[in-house]
Amino acid sequence: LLWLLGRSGVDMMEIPRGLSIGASTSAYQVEGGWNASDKGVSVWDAFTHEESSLIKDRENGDIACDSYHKYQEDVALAKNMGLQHYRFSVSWTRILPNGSPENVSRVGIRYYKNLIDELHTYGIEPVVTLYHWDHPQSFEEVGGWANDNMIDYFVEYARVVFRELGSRVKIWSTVNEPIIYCQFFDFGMNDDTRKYRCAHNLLKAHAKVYHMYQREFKDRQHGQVGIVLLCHNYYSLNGIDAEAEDIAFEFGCGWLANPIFSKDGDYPAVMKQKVAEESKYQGFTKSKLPKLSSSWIEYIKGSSDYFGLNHYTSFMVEQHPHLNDSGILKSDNPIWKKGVSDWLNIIPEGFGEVLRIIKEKYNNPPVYVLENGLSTTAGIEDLDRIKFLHDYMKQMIMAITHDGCNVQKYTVWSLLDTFEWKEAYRNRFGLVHVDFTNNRRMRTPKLSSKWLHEVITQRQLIKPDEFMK
Ligand code: PSG
Repeated sequence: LLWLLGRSGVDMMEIPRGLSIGASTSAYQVEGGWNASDKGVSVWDAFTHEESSLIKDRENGDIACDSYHKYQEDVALAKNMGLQHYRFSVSWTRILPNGSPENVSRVGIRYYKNLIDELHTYGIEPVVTLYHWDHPQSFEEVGGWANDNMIDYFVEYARVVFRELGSRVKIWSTVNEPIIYCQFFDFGMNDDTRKYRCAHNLLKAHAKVYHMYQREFKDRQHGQVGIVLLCHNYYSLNGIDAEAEDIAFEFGCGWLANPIFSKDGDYPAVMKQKVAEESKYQGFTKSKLPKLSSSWIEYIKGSSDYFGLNHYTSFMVEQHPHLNDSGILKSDNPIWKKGVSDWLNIIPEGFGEVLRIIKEKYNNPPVYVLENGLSTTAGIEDLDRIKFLHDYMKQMIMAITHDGCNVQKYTVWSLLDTFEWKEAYRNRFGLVHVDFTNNRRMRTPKLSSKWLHEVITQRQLIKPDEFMK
């Protein structure tokens, strides 16, 4: 009887039928094998080698988790956790060592075929990102994403990947978090004009790849193609400035979501207006935000089969004219708990808010949550991660069941502790611990991976204290 009560008890929360649960990584952050076989040099290879002082502990991803050699172990870990899908990215320079589509690396292709086949053996669905920030260094030397030619280089690369791997993959993402790349990692000069150009070109590149897939591959491969955007939630500092919250959202998530997912297309109206005003104020003769022509607007609109969402955090916002183009000042509430990443405020309710905003603004698209997770320091007994995942998943499930948000996938960042960009190996998001102190890169599942396994197999959102009993 107690068992029955437990199963049907009001405070047990069921995982909605049809919600697939998985975990994520990206190529540069886990693969290593940076010069294995004929692999070319990516911007991250070059950056970590040449500007090592800008990376914590002067680290790099030369070996990372060594997933290039240990992918079978990774898949076994995913399988033992009961994961339904695994999100990873393809390394551009492993496929096209010098960027040219004439020179396809058979070894690179083989690696991804093996990885995907291994996943299929265990019934784990591959969710594959084409570009998670590691483009060829040779393209960076001619301007990177500020150079319009990048658009066609990306289309050529994507075509090769679809041709070679497309019979094995049904869910593609073009670009991971274009704005974060342009804002923090674009290696050129860090001025606003360049940032807007970078995002402009990534948006066009995404749309071109989307249409190329429809034209050349969809009939035979029947896959989906989408983009992955980072969307934060915002709370106004004074509690009443809803405008500040909306401006912050439009300058973050909306910047690329509006052109793709809203029925009007184009950049968000408030963003066009604010950047134009601010450009004038700063003495520019025209807006720093490039214009999307009406043909580009039509071409980009609807160019994503799902809304790929990465969500981690919320911020406080207030309006400060001329502080920057948005006039938004972001801050933290001192009472908020954080992960070890300084931007990661732990606000589970914010996740529900973002899902509802996406439903309202973009006409309830299918949402694939492709990243959500907590950074901690090293350690296997990660109760804080269990609590984070539980609390965030609970808000998501409420958004699905109470508010009708169309969330179809939930993906934890990350399967493994990874190379966390400029934070290197200190900030650890993994469900599985990786020992980076020697070349064996030994993997040890954390407590959170056992919890997630229980959640997936029982299809119940198990409370942390229930799990610990
Ligand atoms: C995510 C969120 C913020 C900054 C960077 C990221 N933020 O809220 O300020 S990067 C993102 C990325 C993945 C990272 C992961 C954790 O896609 O590669 O490892 O999140 O930082």
